[in-house]
Amino acid sequence: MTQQHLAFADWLQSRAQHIETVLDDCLPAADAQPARLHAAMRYAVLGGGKRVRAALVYAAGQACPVNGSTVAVQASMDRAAAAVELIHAYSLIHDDLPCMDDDVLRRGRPTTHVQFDEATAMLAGDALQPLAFELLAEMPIAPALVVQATRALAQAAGSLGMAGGQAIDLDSVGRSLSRDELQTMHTMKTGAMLACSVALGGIVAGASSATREALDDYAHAIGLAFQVVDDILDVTADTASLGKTAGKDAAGNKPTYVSLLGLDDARALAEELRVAAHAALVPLGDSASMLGRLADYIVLRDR
Ligand code: GRG
Repeated sequence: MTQQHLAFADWLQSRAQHIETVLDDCLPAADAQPARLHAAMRYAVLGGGKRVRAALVYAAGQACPVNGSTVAVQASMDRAAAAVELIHAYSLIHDDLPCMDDDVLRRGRPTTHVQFDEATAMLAGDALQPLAFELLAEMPIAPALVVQATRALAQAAGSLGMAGGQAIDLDSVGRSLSRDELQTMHTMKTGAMLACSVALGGIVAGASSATREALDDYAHAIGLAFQVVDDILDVTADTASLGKTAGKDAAGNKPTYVSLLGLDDARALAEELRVAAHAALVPLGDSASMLGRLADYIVLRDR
């Protein structure tokens, strides 16, 4: 492993540990009433996950020259990073429910509805969403930036973003999708929240429109790359290393990049997107180095 990779691995681990404490602080205490709901929220959010979305917020913020108080910006980055992880956790809880993907394993543990019950799991997801927006509303930065961040998260999670992508996904089972249709579904379902994480880092830092455009191009590439790799891992990795059930896509007769392109071309596409992500970062210079390493991580990861 090179020095550069070691530095990145340490940075990613330290960001993951940091966001864990931020999330711990912002979630209601497990014994606060209604205790079962709060315990389920904490179970779903804490103690697992790669924290890629939080890392993207921090890395994007790092790529921008900061306007205003750095203390306020750092506190706001924490809230934005926690907000995307909360929305992500809610989406995983709901995705695992019997009415959707019906899965029993997530992050190497029983899914939330298995550990608690379906109604509690649904409510935990429901309650994590407004908590995410509450955190954004509390960001101590210019109100105009708070509004922009709130709108970005609402759009990414909504019917033209993640929830809409999930609807297309559920509707596509057993059907064949064209490459364009598959890309639209994934750009909405998975890409929108990843892209939003990058955008939030730029918004909180008060980035210029030129910087935000470069971040958007980067975000588009890694958003899609993440899903292409997810499709590849579903075929090539095992349940133990993924921490979720492997082989679900084929078993569920779902269209994927692997079923559409084959494994080799799906791998080539992921590599193409990794290169495109790096190209988008060129105008941002050295300060975007962690975003570059995150693009490598997203494409080269094994879980
Ligand atoms: C229920 C509205 C609603 C949406 C669900 C995110 C999602 C949409 C479904 C998850 C299904 C899935 C496995 C999608 C593939 C990509 C993805 C989001 C994987 C999980 O994200 P990771 O790998 O998870 O970042 P960790 O556990 O590391 O946080």
